[in-house]
Amino acid sequence: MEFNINHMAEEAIRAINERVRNLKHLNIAVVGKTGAGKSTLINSVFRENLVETGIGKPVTSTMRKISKEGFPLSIYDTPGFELGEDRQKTVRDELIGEIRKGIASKDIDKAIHCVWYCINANSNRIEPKEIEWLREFAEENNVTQVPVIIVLTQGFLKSKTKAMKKAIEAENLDVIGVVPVLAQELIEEDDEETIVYKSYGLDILIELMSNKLPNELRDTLQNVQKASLESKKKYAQAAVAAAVTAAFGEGFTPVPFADAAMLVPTQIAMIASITAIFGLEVNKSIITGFVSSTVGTGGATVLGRTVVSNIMKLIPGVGTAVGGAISGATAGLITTALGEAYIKLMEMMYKGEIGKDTLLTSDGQAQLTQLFKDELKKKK
Ligand SMILES: Nc1nc2c(ncn2[C@@H]2O[C@H](COP(=O)(O)OP(=O)(O)O)[C@@H](O)[C@H]2O)c(=O)[nH]1
Ligand SMILES: [Mg+2]
Repeated sequence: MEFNINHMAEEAIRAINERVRNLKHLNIAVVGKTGAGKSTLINSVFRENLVETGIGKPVTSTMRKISKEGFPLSIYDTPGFELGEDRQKTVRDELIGEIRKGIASKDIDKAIHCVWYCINANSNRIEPKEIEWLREFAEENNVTQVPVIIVLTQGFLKSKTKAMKKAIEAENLDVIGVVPVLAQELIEEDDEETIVYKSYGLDILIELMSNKLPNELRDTLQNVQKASLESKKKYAQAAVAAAVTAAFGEGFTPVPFADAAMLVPTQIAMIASITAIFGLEVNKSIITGFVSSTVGTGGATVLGRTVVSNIMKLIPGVGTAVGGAISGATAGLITTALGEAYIKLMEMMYKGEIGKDTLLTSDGQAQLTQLFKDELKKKK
């Protein structure tokens, strides 16, 4: 059967776009006083500079919702939280109101999925009023159970931050965690020296939140976050494993490989999932470069049989496809290697180590072929 790389790349781009378009919409409420570091936190965790470039829309008297067209994340911001007890009570009532409204809508895209309560780690103590706020919020949230995370912001002084975390934890609040962070590195200069405090903690915030989110929102979180490459890789690997299990679960059923197109839908769906998790802009030339340097030869139409023998040559000791079929296990192995190689490619693009242009050079292609070969060898 004919196997057209150009056509396949088009299919992949279509699948990627659809996958990204169908991501559920994640909504996070961010509470805390002005100056706590909410905007800095949001800008450091999420791509797309939501705070500067997003559009804020008032949803209640104390809350505005910041969104951006085509971006599956909204932030419910609560400006003026420091303006006294009345204001804080109103924020709580309105936030609870929005949470209940979201649940009543039965639409996951409209629900508030998590609350980040931000406290500056350098405050000298936790204010009893803030503890009180959190307790009353928890009471109201008893049925709705939206997870609350206390984010200790600007925690560049480690021992002070630790003491603060301990003191808050001792209050036994109904929160899923107290996470110290320094969202952006801090540079302190005087005449004698320069001290650089490195940013930290955002990866922990992502992991904690990811563990609590329903499955369908995990991919969205990965798509919008830019704080943890490790987390992206972890979920991308899980997507590869899921694709392989779903398609070749038992591993015994022979896959008629003369018809390489059999494999293709599984692999295209897998590539779409990985791309959505990385949140990168992927175009046809990238996919073409990837496909031709792994399963096929440069841009031409090749035969399914050729594709298979090309791949088989890369797996030491597997031999050739007997009678035009390979075992499901081998198909799974090839798919896994392909997925891992694609994750590596995404990682390199994410780090800016490889560009769209590099991919089309013979050096870039050779690098990708090597990647795929290495992954195949690992599986043996
Ligand atoms: N270096 C550094 N500065 C921070 C950080 N978070 C907050 N800041 C500083 O604190 C100020 C107030 O932060 P902002 O994010 O605007 O707080 P918001 O009012 O809660 O949105 C900013 O102008 C920053 O100078 C951080 O993680 N690192
Ligand atoms: Mg702000």
